[in-house]
Amino acid sequence: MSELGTAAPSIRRSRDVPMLVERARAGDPRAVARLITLVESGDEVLPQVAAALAPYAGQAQVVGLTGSPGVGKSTTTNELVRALRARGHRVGVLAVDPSSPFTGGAILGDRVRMQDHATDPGVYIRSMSSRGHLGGLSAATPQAVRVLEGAGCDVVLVETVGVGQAEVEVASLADTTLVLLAPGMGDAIQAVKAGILEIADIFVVNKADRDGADATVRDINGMIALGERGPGEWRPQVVRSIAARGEGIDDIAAAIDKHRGWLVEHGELRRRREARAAAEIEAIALGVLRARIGSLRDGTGLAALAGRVAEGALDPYAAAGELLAELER
Ligand SMILES: Nc1nc2c(ncn2[C@@H]2O[C@H](COP(=O)(O)OP(=O)(O)OP(=O)(O)O)[C@@H](O)[C@H]2O)c(=O)[nH]1
Ligand SMILES: [Mg+2]
Repeated sequence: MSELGTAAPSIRRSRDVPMLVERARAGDPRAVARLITLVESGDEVLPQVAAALAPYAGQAQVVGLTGSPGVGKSTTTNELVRALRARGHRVGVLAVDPSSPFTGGAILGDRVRMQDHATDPGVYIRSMSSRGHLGGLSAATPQAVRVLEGAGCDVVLVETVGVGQAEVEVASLADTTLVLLAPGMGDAIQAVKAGILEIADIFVVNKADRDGADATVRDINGMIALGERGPGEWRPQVVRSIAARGEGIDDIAAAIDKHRGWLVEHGELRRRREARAAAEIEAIALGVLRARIGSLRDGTGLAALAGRVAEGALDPYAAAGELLAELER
């Protein structure tokens, strides 16, 4: 029967949002993939997708994994998926690449390392980049999470490379953020520099088979001890793992569970999700605004103002005021 064969290409190119959402709800991976593509590319049907998925918001625990290139994020993610599947969860994985906005999000290494789950219908794995999306990754990622929630995932793992501000943004979209470090990479100090200490709920010292793991654990514990915390505030956990051998994964899963319990108990889950929604709304609104300003660029608006500012006839604040006034008209 060729029915499947003929249905597939139509889904791959479809913009029929109600149909795609219905199929994604029923667990069709092609519909899930198509919806994420629409989200990622900032397609014009995006508002429709968001509206259709709104009722399923907040159904998954979102766990972010970040850390330097090569620290073992994908290997750990792969093992975590295995552990979560064994507990009966449906799992979504987003491998987000903030450093290459134009590649189309094919992270070959991630694909290879997560290959174990390629044929498991209870797992969706997807690489994405910020190409085209108006609000960048900080807007696209939560929407992709919504697609996975709509598809019935109760845990979504988001992997981002820790190379700059972007991963801090993406990590801050998670309910629980894991920061991965490896011995001997000077990572503990780097982590403080990059402001990662503030976003880490759980530190994972991976590659614990290597020399220096004890020192890294000690460094992190030292940093945590220095941090100020009020009573009842979460104290970041430190876990060791050898992801390449599947060791320590249960400890990571237990730490995630513990953090989840704390989030719920302290009303922090709600607070984080509202913060996430606020960031999302802001990113979308700014994206729309930027597009509108861009559309003025070719016409008289921005160019005329720029000319006056450049020759000293107008100051840039007054010009920005005029630009905003023009946008409102
Ligand atoms: N020795 C050792 N090697 C590991 C361990 N975990 C992962 N690796 C290896 O480290 C390399 C990088 O692992 P990945 O999981 O791709 O790391 P990543 O952080 O996802 O890398 P990027 O996505 O490129 O930033 C691979 O060769 C892994 O096999 C570990 O616990 N010990
Ligand atoms: Mg990776």
